[in-house]
Amino acid sequence: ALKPRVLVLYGGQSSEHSVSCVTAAGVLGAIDTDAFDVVAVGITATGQWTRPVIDPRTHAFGADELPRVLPTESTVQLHSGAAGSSERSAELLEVHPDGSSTAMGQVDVVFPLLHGPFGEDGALQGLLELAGLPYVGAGVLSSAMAMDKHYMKIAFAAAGLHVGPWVTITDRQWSQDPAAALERVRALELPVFVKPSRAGSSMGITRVDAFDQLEEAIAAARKHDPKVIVEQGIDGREIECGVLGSHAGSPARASLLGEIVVHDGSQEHQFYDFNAKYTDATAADLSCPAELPDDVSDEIRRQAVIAFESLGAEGISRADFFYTGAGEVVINEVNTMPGFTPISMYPQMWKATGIDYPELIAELISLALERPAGLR
Ligand code: G1L
Repeated sequence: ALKPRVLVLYGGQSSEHSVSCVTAAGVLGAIDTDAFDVVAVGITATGQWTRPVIDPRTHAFGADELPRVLPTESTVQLHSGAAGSSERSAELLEVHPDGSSTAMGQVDVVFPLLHGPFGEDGALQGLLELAGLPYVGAGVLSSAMAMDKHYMKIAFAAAGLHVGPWVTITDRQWSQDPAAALERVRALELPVFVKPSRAGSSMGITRVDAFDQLEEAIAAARKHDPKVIVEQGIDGREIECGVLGSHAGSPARASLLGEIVVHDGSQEHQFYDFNAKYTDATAADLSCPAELPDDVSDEIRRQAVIAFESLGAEGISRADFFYTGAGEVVINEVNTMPGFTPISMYPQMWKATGIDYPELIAELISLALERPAGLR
């Protein structure tokens, strides 16, 4: 039987370049090669598509140095038929400095392990739509919405989910009347969290405990995105749910719930920040299944699927909630490109639910291959 050829795209121009490399190592190490042919293409920090010079499967184990995609003399190009052609595959070419090229074979489906600008904001998804290639995960609009906390909250609220109080400050609002923007923020209760509205990571986020720290926090967030959101802090347990798309007409599936338990002896982490997530494995643990009453757990799983639907997400997403002492469920965010190493929350939650990492990868690829071209 013909095996679909899967292009694993990783690296990229985001602050999470190395996280993507570690993730690619996990996926390439676990993917079922009896079911799929696999080709890995790395994107350097400056955006060059390259054939990896270091075996990406061993990338993660370099010890002291962070993994990264190294630049090469030749460049990889994706060639496809014109937009709208019914061709559902493309050719990969390695183009050498002298202009000659080497065929790298065809691609039937893309596994885009890319975060942040041009990765999960819908830009890469748009490129793949134009190329007519199926890809794993959310489409253009869903990816863009899930990248923008402002629009994501609007989608959740419109679907009847409970989102916490927040204020958005656009670039124009900040430059025309900062005092009015600060006044809107003062209607929130402290502490508040100031965040770039669109960001692939936790960078540029500040916890603010007094309103006189606001301007500095907004300036810090604006270094990452001219659009900023300010969220009222919510005192609650952090509960997560993995959502996995389904085949032909069935509703998306919700995993058992996970709880992030921050055991913070060091007081180094004000909240679950970039370091806690990616570099300091000891700062937070996942407890799965989370200890919750059955009715609460059922309700959160139901809401996770509604959140997935509210964004029009496909294939995969991780929904993050707060469960307050008063028994309220508040949605925090949905990540259409969650951490996806074998030890990340999303794969761990599905493992506890009965779908292990290699199966999860195969399932995501087959969902992508089943997806019709064009509007859906
Ligand atoms: F393709 C999927 F499945 F949609 C997908 C893509 C990307 C799942 C998870 C991710 N995650 C990442 O790329 C990252 C969190 C490692 C960012 Cl670098």
